[in-house]
Amino acid sequence: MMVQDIIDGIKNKDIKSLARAISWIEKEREEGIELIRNIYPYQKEETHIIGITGFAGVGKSTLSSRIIEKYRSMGKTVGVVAIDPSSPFTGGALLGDRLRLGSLSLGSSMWTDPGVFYRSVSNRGRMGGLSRMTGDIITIMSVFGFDKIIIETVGAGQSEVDVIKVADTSVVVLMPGMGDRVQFAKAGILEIADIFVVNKSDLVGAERVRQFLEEMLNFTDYRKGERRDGTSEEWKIPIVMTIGEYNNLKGIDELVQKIDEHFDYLVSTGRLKEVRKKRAKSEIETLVSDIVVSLCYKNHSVDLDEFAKKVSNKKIDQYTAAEKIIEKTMTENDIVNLNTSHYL
Ligand SMILES: Nc1nc2c(ncn2[C@@H]2O[C@H](COP(=O)(O)OP(=O)(O)O)[C@@H](O)[C@H]2O)c(=O)[nH]1
Ligand SMILES: [Mg+2]
Repeated sequence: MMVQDIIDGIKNKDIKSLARAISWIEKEREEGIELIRNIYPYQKEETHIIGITGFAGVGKSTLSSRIIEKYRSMGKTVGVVAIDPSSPFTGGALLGDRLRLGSLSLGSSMWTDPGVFYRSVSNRGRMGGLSRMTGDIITIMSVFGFDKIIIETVGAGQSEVDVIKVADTSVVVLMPGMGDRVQFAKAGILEIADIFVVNKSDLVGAERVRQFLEEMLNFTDYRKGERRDGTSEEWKIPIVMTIGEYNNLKGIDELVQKIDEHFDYLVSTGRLKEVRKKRAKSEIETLVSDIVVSLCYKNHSVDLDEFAKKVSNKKIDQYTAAEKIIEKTMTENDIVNLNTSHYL
């Protein structure tokens, strides 16, 4: 299948082409890079990228399922990328009146819904490639034309934070009884929140989590945004109390409303352009560093072990070693006609 056929398919909302393109990305095939090179101008400006993050077990997948159902009832289409460090894509399975789609659990009306597309990405031990892969899948989903793209990710580790950088709206999910405050602060996910959710608010201690967040927000509550007309507008980070389980639902409509309000805020203040530029910058930085690192080691022109030995034996310092490696690589490789796909 030619890359151009797949691109045409994606533009024409052909699900098979979408799936094929994403599998090229997942398998790190050369066609994937060629596809992205040709498809990127067709990304839709109005695609809303939503990140849902928080520790394992807080209810991210459950909430994603409820959010998807709400958006579908509003006639919006949704693409989902679940970053799952442990389990691979499990496919769809029926359970009772629900469809299990990877980690999602959707109501029966979603069984054959073409307006929802789910993909789970596993890092398989390779940390660097994960954010690139996620970014490329989002690019493809945006061209396909989903109104909303949800990224679900466990908020721990640098690669997870890199992944969430691509989101326009970051939702950080907490739950009662999650240990001390230091733990939250350390994880570094509090700073990225545009919206806080206290899920499992049916359990004791939910109110305490809300109070903790409120106290914290009293210090750092407001983010400044300049409107196009010069007046300034502030985004007040909301705290939404939710219950994600069917028998006891709470706060889902409010959460979806806040998510949409945040996007409206980004659009009306012109901040969406900044967010998208930040995404592009982080993507470029990742690529440059991935390519340079790979360029240095892939051709075996550089013996890293030899350099490591010299540095550990204090024959040369690490700065000199790095300089020598890069110098050697640049002189020995044909960097005028760099074939990027050999290095990714
Ligand atoms: N009591 C209670 N349990 C919930 C709620 N939301 C989700 N759960 C349960 O919490 C567990 C973990 O949920 P899951 O969505 O897989 O969490 P994730 O790891 O963050 O994606 C599951 O057993 C859910 O049924 C809630 O609002 N209240
Ligand atoms: Mg999950």
